[in-house]
Amino acid sequence: EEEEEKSGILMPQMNQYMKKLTLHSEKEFLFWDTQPVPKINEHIGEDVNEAIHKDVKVEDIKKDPYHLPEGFRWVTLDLLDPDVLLNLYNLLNENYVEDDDNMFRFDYSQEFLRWALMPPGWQANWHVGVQVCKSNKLVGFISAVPAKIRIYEHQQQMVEINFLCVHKKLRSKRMAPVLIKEITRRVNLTGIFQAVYTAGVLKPSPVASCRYWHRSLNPRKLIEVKFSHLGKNMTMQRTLKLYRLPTETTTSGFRRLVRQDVDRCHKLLAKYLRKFDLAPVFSKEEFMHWFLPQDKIIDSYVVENNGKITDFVSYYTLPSTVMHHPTYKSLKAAYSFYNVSSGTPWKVLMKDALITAKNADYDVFNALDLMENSDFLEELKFGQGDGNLQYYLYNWRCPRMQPEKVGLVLQ
Ligand code: MYA
Repeated sequence: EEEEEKSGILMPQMNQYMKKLTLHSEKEFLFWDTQPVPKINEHIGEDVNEAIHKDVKVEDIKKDPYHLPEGFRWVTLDLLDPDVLLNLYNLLNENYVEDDDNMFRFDYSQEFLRWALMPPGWQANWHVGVQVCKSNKLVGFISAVPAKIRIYEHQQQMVEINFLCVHKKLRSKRMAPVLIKEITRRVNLTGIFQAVYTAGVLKPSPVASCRYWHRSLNPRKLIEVKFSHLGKNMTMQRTLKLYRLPTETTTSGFRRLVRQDVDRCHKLLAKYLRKFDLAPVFSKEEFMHWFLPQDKIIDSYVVENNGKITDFVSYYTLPSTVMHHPTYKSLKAAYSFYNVSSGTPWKVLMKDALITAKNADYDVFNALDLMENSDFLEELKFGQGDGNLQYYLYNWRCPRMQPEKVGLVLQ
């Protein structure tokens, strides 16, 4: 109990006190200061690349779930059940991440959630919900999926944490730390003690900090919904012309990825990812899961010439709800996933990707400034977004890296 108090775990009677405490010491992280993560501004030596605390024996891990306040209970979501999947979809659709101006909110589709949350090795036990006892209403969620991650020279079995969400009406009641501690416990019980996650917010302590860039495909609509605005000295006509794309791709041998390409393409990507300091190590099964095209989820292309695959591009589909617009309800966005250029120049390859996205009716194509993306972002008329995407490791200490050294993209 005492430990829970220190870590800022949900205790309704403490709320007022906690709020004051937070106001008085803005730079204190009531929860994160109790966790095995590097402190903000901690100096980390060049050669350091190690766990913060040693693995704990599975026998020594708490067997029972963390305490929830009266009226709430834990629920393990069975995402194979369409009704359960719909409940999760609705929670996220109404309460998940919004932009700073609260104009757009991620609208992960049900089929996308299945794809993101059920890769090879997934466990239902890591799809953790909080429910209101009386109504069975889902009001909180967090997830983990397994992933082998290379950090500098070291490979580590980890989980990727995603979709942390607390219902808007239950915010600022320290529910998030309970969700995080509970998923940590469930993951630790399987002998895994490291995690990777990304967030728009700054907490102790990012291993890297990336930036989103956006390439308009449907500038008229993007301006209309105020996702972007008419540039200085620009008319709508000139803007439409600026972002116009041909309808046909230009690279010979550019075509959609098919099952027969998997062996070669898996190898091509694995070799390419060795360039980076933080990258996944995909098994062949994982490669198939993450990259074989699936409508409204993931699309991938290769360049094959004379029987050799030299290049690879992929992007996932993540629409956003347009929150307060009379006519437009949704923005269709493509997110650059993993790309390899070894035969076709980046600019030519990614322009073909933009053309396929435009033809598939996406409004915008997003990409982070990680891997080699800076080689094409400006030339292909991407504009820099606001805010950062912070990359974090849990229970790992290593030097920070530049975005170009990051070779990991999460959903
Ligand atoms: S990132 C996406 C996060 N989701 C959203 O932004 C959706 C909209 N927002 C919400 O649903 C709520 O605002 C959430 C917070 C749930 C985010 N990452 O309950 P609280 C800390 C880490 O009173 P609420 C994603 O999914 C905050 O600093 N910590 O706050 C990856 C404070 O602690 P401290 C966060 O607003 C998630 C405490 O929580 C985040 O009602 C990775 C306040 O709790 C955040 N995004 O709820 C999670 N937001 O006092 C870590 C707030 O110290 C995983 N906080 O400042 C760690 C690894 C676990 C597994 C380990 C296995 C080995």
